[in-house]
Amino acid sequence: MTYSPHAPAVPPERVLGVVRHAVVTEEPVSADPWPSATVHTAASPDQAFHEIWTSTRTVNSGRYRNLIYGHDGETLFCAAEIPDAERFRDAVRQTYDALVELVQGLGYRLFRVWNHIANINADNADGLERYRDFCKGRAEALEHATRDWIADLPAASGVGALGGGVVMYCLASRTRTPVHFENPRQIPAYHYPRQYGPRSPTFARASLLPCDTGTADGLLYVSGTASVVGHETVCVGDLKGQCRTTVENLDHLLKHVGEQTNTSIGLADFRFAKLYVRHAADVPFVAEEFRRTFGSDTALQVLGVDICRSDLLVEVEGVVTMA
Ligand code: 3EB
Repeated sequence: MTYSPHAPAVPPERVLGVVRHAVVTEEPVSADPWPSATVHTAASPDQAFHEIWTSTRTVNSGRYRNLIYGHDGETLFCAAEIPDAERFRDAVRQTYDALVELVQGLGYRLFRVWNHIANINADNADGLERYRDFCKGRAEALEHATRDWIADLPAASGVGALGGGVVMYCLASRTRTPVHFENPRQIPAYHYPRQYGPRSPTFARASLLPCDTGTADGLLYVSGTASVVGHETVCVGDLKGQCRTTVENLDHLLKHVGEQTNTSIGLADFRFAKLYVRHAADVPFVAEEFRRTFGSDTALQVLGVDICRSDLLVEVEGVVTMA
């Protein structure tokens, strides 16, 4: 994967998928010339960038219901858009049902999902927060996905967008079996109490994709991580404190995964990270804070979007090399 200001410079058949973090969403998903999803996360053109997933093999791309996808026999990239609406639950359930059908039909297993929901903290037509409405539909689909569905939940992010409805994109693997992890400092999101909505968020804190040669060369996909301890938001209204708690959560998660896999991984092993920042004025502080946290070997992108809980100011996710 690379972050680039430019569109892919490789032949179209080498592109698994492209996520365009852009100013407007004219055509949110497209299969031509390569699978792409456009998310309205940039407030101005200088904030726009491409997230490019390429392959060394030949990619087959196509459409299935409202999904577009590309896969090379090893990895599948898939994306869907749900137009803005007064309620999301049914369309989200249908989209995730279709996703499960596609992924399983092609012989893959989901390991990483990104969800962007415009006006994520606003209420829908029934007075239910749009994020909670989304969580209902997602849970209703995923609870039928596999027999051991909770153990199979992928890493995920659930954040805002500056316009549109819902844009979802994800990765799945055919040749590797993902291993999912929780963070001992946090209650599993799928066990969050009812106060956070009628259906809990359904994701794991991280998913490991081992390599041919074993865990050591694998990649750890770290979910959106925020200032949540147990199930509660901590440091409400305190940006510095939320950054500190987020770093502590990431550190704790990596230590836990390291223990479970007999590897030693730390914050400097993040190869990629995205920082989601609710208030534009907080961007310089957060960017500097996490540049210091990760060091110079991490490709960083900052997105000025809302976070799924209205009291969260920052959320951080990324990819860690296990080697
Ligand atoms: C949290 O810890 C913060 O709904 O997919 C983080 C990552 C969060 C993913 C999701 C939500 C999601 O609960 C919120």
